[in-house]
Amino acid sequence: MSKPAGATSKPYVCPLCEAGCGLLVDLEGGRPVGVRPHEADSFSAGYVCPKGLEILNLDADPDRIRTPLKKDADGTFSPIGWDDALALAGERLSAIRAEHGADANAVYFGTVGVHKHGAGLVRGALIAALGTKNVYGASSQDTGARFVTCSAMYGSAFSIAVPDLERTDYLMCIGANPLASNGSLMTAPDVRGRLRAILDRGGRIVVVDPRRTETAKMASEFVSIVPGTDAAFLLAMLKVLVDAGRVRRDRLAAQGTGFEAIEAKLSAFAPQRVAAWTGIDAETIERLALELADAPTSVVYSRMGPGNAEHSTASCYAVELLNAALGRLDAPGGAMFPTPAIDLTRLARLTKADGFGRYTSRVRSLPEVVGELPSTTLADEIETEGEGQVRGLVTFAGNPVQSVPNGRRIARALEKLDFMVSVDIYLNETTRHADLVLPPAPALADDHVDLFFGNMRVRNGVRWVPEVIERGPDERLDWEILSALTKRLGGGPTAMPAVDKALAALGIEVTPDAVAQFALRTGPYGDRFLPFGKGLNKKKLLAMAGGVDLGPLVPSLDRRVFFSGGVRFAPEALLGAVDAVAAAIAAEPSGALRLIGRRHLRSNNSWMHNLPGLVSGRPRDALLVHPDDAARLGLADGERARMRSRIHEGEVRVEISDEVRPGVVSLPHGYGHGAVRDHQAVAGALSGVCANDWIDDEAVEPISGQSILNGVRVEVEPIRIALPRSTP
Ligand SMILES: Nc1nc2c(c(=O)[nH]1)N[C@H]1C(S)=C(S)[C@@H](COP(=O)(O)OP(=O)(O)OC[C@H]3O[C@@H](n4cnc5c(=O)[nH]c(N)nc54)[C@H](O)[C@@H]3O)O[C@H]1N2
Ligand SMILES: Nc1nc2c(c(=O)[nH]1)N[C@H]1C(S)=C(S)[C@@H](COP(=O)(O)OP(=O)(O)OC[C@H]3O[C@@H](n4cnc5c(=O)[nH]c(N)nc54)[C@H](O)[C@@H]3O)O[C@H]1N2
Ligand code: SF4
Ligand SMILES: [Mo]
Repeated sequence: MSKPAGATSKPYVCPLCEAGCGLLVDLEGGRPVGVRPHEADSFSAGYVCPKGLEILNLDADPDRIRTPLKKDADGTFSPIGWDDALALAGERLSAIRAEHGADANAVYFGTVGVHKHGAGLVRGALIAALGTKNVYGASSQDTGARFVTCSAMYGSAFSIAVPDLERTDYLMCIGANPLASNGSLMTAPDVRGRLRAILDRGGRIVVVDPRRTETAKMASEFVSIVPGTDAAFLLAMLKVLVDAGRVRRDRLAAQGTGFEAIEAKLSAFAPQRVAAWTGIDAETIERLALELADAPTSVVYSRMGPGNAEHSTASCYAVELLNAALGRLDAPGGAMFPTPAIDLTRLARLTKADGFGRYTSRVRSLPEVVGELPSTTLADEIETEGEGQVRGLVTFAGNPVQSVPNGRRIARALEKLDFMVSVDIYLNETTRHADLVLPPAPALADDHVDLFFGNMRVRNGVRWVPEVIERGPDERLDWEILSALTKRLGGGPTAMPAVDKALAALGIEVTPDAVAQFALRTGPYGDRFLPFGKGLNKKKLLAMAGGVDLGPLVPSLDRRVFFSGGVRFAPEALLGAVDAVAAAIAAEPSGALRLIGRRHLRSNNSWMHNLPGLVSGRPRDALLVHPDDAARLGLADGERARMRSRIHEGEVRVEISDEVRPGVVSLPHGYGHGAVRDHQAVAGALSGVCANDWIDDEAVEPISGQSILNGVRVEVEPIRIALPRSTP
């Protein structure tokens, strides 16, 4: 793809997923006319996926909201000016706070918030201004169990080790499908190329998943597992290593304390004992454990599958333990901590953003994790009367009606609110319930710096690219909208009033840009404000169009462990999670079908479904059913069936596929946009259902409050069309 004649081009970084691929945007007369992969990007080197190439269409989508909208008495929306809109939001939320207390307002932050560094940096100030503990978001359906694990073992939820893909000889990928997701908690543009390189240099990739995924198909070996049983499988491998004398005790002793306490619990996880439960035979478990130990380097990586099934905390814990016992924690080719140029871990530790279990939700007493309560209880908090009942809501870049279990109930609860304001680019299943919707400027009007995902890169480096287009006079960036709202609520620029006061006295204006610059300059590669310093600053980075590569990951456990005695290999909370797994193995198995999710390369959770270039082709919302189950239940390919869970009964379209294991069915989340037909023409016309209609909001993992999205028990039966009775 080359630049059209007469065009100039500007580098950009795709904000649509964690990979953050470099793009080149071609402009004519300042107007974007095309987008191409950026070959000179220091990290993605010319890789992009189909979503990134749609970024201009996303900004140009005629259904995208361009001015603030206010809901009228008849339920329709009409434009309102920014000043009036912000004044209204400030007044209504303040009134709710004055009358009912701070907890009567809630916020929900969706995933996109971490892809927009400005918004991510001002989020804490908005929460502080509201003063509420009712903070909800995507992490309780995504990373909560991992946050709890890292917090308990390393002392920070954000001490997240990533697989050193560039040097590993053996990757065990458990419940992640990076070929569709492009990698998560593992920032690795062109994941397919990086996995191919492992195989090309003679390494092995083993995928452990209930479905033979795209990633499984390119792997050396696919191991099919029963959903929700990963912790038992992992702990059984750990037992094999202990019994075979293959645990690297020297490294464990150097890195931390407590391994004996977990060792004492391993008798419950003999491979023979977990084989039937996990669906993996004892010989395979033993072989895989020894392969991990025998390989010159190896790493276990897991993601959404185990992280959002039953026993998610125990699974996340067992992954960390296994890597450590293999001697592969903080070792090249193993699980390593990146050295981000902008290191927010220390800043996060000063604020409420780090930690877990410090308070609980009002109605169901569910635990907080990194300052968020489980989103599965948002509807309870809105519906249940009493002091602290949620009456006002701010949503930012999220769609809980589609992304949270029992979204239908959330939709009904949203109608009960006194006031709701949403910051989003679309009227979707959630924002359509708002009284006020505030749209940000196009993505290309925002600059990009590798901030949150610098902490998860499989190779160190950093990029800072300026905005590609100028925003219009009446357009605002996401962070500006949040900051303006914060101000109307009486808050300052940071989450810490004392800091705000001190900085104001010094005449320093706190913006996300200033915070990022400060963190960059004082960070591991920064110029430390020395005028001729060799280190990095924003100006230098802007001059390097594709950013800078800072080399392979380096051992850095010391910087990432915040306990004086080193890593805690057996924290109390996590040992309890292991006991729960042992008890579950002993219990009678259930014969019910188990529902799991799946992702598609051309989709992004509940959105990007309004772009014709991404949704054409076969519908993606079929329920995958194994041929044995289909035969047993009388289900036929392409026909409709009725699926029932504890909370919902509804129609699905069956696709028979031996990709899923017997006993498992798969349905994606985020589809089914009939309710927004009037607001999103393309998405609204798609067929579809959303897995979260069936997923139980009562079921959570108790330690992290994590939603249980995978392995949900369902029943499926054919829809028998009653034939009209013949009249005599
Ligand atoms: N059953 C099931 N449920 C799941 C999952 C699953 O695997 N299975 N996955 C879970 C996971 S991992 C996650 S992270 C959550 C996601 O949950 P959410 O974050 O609630 O949902 P998204 O669909 O990502 O919503 C993104 C929203 O951001 C808006 N948006 C896009 N760009 C911008 C922008 O530039 N600015 C603003 N302000 N808004 C923008 C979109 O219009 C959309 O409304 O879903 C979870 N739900
Ligand atoms: N194209 C695209 N990319 C995305 C997204 C998207 O929606 N579309 N979403 C983004 C977000 S928000 C996130 S968090 C990441 C997620 O990134 P990933 O975790 O890589 O994505 P998933 O496809 O959800 O992979 C989870 C895998 O776990 C398997 N699984 C389900 N239950 C279990 C279980 O109990 N045990 C095991 N071992 N496996 C199980 C599923 O079959 C699936 O293959 O992707 C991000 N990237
Ligand atoms: S993988 Fe696709 S969506 Fe993700 S950053 Fe790259 S181009 Fe964007
Ligand atoms: Mo996510």
